[in-house]
This record gives sequence, C-alpha cells and structure tokens, in this order.
Amino acid sequence: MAERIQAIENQAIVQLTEVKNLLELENFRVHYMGKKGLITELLQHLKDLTPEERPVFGKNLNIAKRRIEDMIAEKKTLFENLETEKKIKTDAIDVTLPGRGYARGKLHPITQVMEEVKEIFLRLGFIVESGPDIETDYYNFEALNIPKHHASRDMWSTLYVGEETLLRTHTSPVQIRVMEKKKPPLAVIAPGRVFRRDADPTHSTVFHQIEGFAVDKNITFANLKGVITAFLHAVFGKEKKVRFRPSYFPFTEPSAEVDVEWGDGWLEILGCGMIDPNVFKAVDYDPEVWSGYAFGMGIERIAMLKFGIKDIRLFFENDMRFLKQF
Ligand code: FA5
Repeated sequence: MAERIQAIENQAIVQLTEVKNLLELENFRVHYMGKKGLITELLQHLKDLTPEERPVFGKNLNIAKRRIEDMIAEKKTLFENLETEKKIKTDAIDVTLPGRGYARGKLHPITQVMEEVKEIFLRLGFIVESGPDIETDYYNFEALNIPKHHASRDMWSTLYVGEETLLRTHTSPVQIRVMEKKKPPLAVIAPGRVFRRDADPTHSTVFHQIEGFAVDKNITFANLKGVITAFLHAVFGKEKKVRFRPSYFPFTEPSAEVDVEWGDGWLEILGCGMIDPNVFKAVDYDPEVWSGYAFGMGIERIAMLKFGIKDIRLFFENDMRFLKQF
C-alpha cells in the first residue's frame, strides 16, 4: 500500500509539471483530490487493512495528500501572479504617458479685429451701442436722408424681408436709434453684422461694420480727420500709406472715403463725413446748434489688410487650416 501511495505522489509530481493554467490545475485537483480522485479512492482501502496497518497507512496517505495539496496551492499562486502581471501589462493605465491634451479654441480673426478696433475707440472716449440686424426701411434709409425711389438706394443691393423690413445694409441706422434716445454731446461706436447682395473677392454677402459718430457744438471735419487718422495709425502703424478721397453719402455732407495701400493699388476701408442737417432734423436735433461727424468701416477689409488676405470669402469658409493661423 505504501508503494501505491508513493506511486500516486510521484505521478502527481510529474503530471503537475505539465499543468499550464488555472483551468488545467483545477482538473488536476479533481483528478487527485476530488470525490472520485485517486487519493480519495485510496481511502476506500482503509477498511481492507488490519487494525495495525491502518494508522501507518492513514498517516502516509495524509502526508501524500498534504504534499499534493501544497503543490497545488503553490502552483495556483504562481498562475494567479502570472495572470495579475499579464493584466497589469494589458489593462493598466500607464501613468508615464503624456496627457491627451485638449484643443484650445481661439477667437475668429474677424472677432479679433473687431475687438482691436473697439478698444481703440474706447480709448478715444467713445461708448458702444447696438441695433437690430433686421431693420425697417425708415431706419436703414429714410431717416438717413434716403427717400423711397431715390437713386442713391442703388448704392446698397438690399435683401428685403418684407415690404417695410430688410436686413440692414449698413450700421448707420444705429445713428438714428441712438440719437432718438439720447441728447448730445455724444461719441458712439456701433459694431455689427450687415447684409448685401454682394459676392466677390472683396465683397461678402454678410460682413461686419463698425459705425462711429460724434455730435457736439462746433464739431468740424478736422475733428473727423483727426480721429480717423489716430485710428489708422493705431491699427496699421504710421508707415502705411492711406488716402482720404472725396465721396458721396446721402447722410453726410461733405463725405469722404478712406483707402489703404494694397499691393500695387488701394483697398477702401471706410466711408465718412459730416452728418447731414436732414439727419439731425429726423431725430429732432437743431442743426443750427449741433454738428457732428460719422463714419462706417468694413472690418473684413481691415482684417484683409492686417493679415495680407486677398479673398474675403476665406473668413467665412471655416477651414481650420486657415483659421488656425490667427
Ligand atoms: C456705408 O455703408 C456707409 N454707411 C458708411 C458711412 C457711415 C458713411 C457713416 C458716412 C457716414 P459703404 O457702402 O461704402 O458705406 O460701406 C462702408 C465700408 O464697408 C466700405 O468702405 C467697405 O470697407 C465695407 N464694405 C462695403 N461693402 C462690403 C462688402 N460687400 N463686403 C465687405 N465689406 C464691405
């Protein structure tokens, strides 16, 4: 019997070297220790032995049983450790990896220029006002000395919303809205979106203007020229060539336009002039008492000059390769 026990133990030792994982180890355990396992089976023989033989047999069997159990436990720990190691390698978070990082948003180049221009006028003492994108015929045209059927309406290819409503073609209606509410002295800028049926490399259907105007006693064209020149120097520097050119607007008299050198030509950036007495009458200001200047500038045009952009439409295509450069 002792030999039989020894044989089973030896067999277990050899067989265990072939066990490759926890599942096989469990099968191994059942083969030896299970209810019908080899060790359990040997116990059945106890009853066939003499009372003298039994203790020795029992003792030997117990020793063998414990040895096999120890081997199984040892192997189990080994497999479990291997499994943990594998898990660490595959699942674990590698804290040494650099963070994933998130893309930081930026202001659109037009917003950047808008903010820069606003800042300049705030420093010059102007306040900011605003008006609606959808305007009435009265504010966009009539109060600005542009009666119905007047030829000068053709200066703006207007997008109409209804009979008397339209998408504002310029920010000048804000002049009227502010002067209706407030009394002079006034120095106001009004940034906003404007809309026209225009589309080519220097004209967009939707674009941005900043309106500016000042009303007080004894305001002259020299004040207008001084403010515009200060603005041009702040945005473009003193070296950039600019020119004031006589022009026409129904709501200013005299009127001028300002161009900035652009390649071997010029790019127009703003219109301006002395507020027409008819505009003052529309808002109940006495033109004998008050005088003022006004201007309206194209923000995209200023951005084109600042950044060297040849086609205005690039600003509205939302191509990240373009936008990321600002
Ligand atoms: C006006 O809109 C006048 N309201 C400006 C003004 C205000 C004059 C106050 C006198 C007193 P004009 O249509 O020229 O004027 O437009 C003004 C500026 O907007 C232009 O000089 C140009 O810089 C810009 N602009 C005009 N049309 C477009 C367009 N389609 N796309 C981009 N910029 C434009």
